[in-house]
Amino acid sequence: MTTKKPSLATTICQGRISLTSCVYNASGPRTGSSAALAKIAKSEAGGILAKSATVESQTGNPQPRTWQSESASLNSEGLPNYGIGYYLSDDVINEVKASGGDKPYMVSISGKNLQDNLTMLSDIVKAYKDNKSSISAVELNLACPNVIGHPIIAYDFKQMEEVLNAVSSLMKKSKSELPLGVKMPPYFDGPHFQNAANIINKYVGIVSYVASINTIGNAFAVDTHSEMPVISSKGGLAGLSGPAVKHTALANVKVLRSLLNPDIDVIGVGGVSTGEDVFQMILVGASAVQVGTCHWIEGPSCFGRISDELIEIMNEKGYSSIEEFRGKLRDWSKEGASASRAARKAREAREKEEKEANDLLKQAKPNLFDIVNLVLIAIIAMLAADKFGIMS
Ligand code: RRO
Repeated sequence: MTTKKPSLATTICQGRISLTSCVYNASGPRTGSSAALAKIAKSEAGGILAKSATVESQTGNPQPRTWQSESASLNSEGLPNYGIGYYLSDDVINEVKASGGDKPYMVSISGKNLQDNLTMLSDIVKAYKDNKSSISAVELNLACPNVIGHPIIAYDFKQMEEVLNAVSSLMKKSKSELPLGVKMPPYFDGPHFQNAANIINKYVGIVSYVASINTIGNAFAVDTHSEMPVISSKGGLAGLSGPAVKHTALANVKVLRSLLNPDIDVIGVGGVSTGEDVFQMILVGASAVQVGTCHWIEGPSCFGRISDELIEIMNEKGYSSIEEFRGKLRDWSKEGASASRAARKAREAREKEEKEANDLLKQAKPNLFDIVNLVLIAIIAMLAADKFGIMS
């Protein structure tokens, strides 16, 4: 019997953008150049999201500005990018589209001030009007932690509201239907989640999705040998990402999903590196999942690997589409916990049995060295027998 492969397809922005896979890249590493974006287009990623842009091209903060360990990464890139014009240019879009067919291509903006964000948004609205098929959405980054002298916008609720208000006026005035998402920083306390959600909910119809979370701002790592920070700018403070932030990201997706208007999608991002991470993000309510640090470390082949792992989990659980489990996290219960313990025990017993069987097989199999030795002994015995006439 052949089982039908589960579908990873999803939609974001209230069905206006279709993704063949719910897994795609986060804005950030490996998204700054047309060549890097073309590689994402060629991969199994469901969409392509460019690096956050500023009005003009800029090189970013001084090196060293990145650091990685097994469980965590730091970056203080400081928005290196080629300027918004580059990400909207025909040359870049054609190169990306030529590599990835019809995958949605999305841009991201992170202006130095409100006026810069409005200037870039006007350019994107115009490009969208001129050629709807080339740009699918814009992600407004309200959470970059690394611009020297600029606090994170979405931690200042007054400023966040000012920005969304101005953005909303521009969108209404231009009568643009360009889907707009906002990238949010992580929150850690109930009232902060509530404040952020209350503000965003005022812009339902303008804000189509929330991507949660950006890196955890102002983290720090020490180089023990040199007794220095590992990052050279901002006194060594930098954005934290990678597996270490996954549980903060899950909490943010879960809580924001429960507080936001259902017409605003939540896209999960933060510490995702396996199919199981994606499964968990969808279970807590994500409509799609972006991958940042893992894409940075592993390259665009990560999208295929993560998708395969997700398909395996869906097969095991009998899910054929992500809609069947999206947002369907169950309440904690004694019965659920004991069923989970029993399943874990059964799996451990199965793995132990498999290991023992493999070990036995290894012991039973003579190795190449033994075989060569036996052959040599047999040849010497035959030669000796021949010499002393035993064979004659
Ligand atoms: O470029 C960066 O330093 C950067 C950005 Br724009 C962001 O949104 N998040 C991050 O960790 N780094």
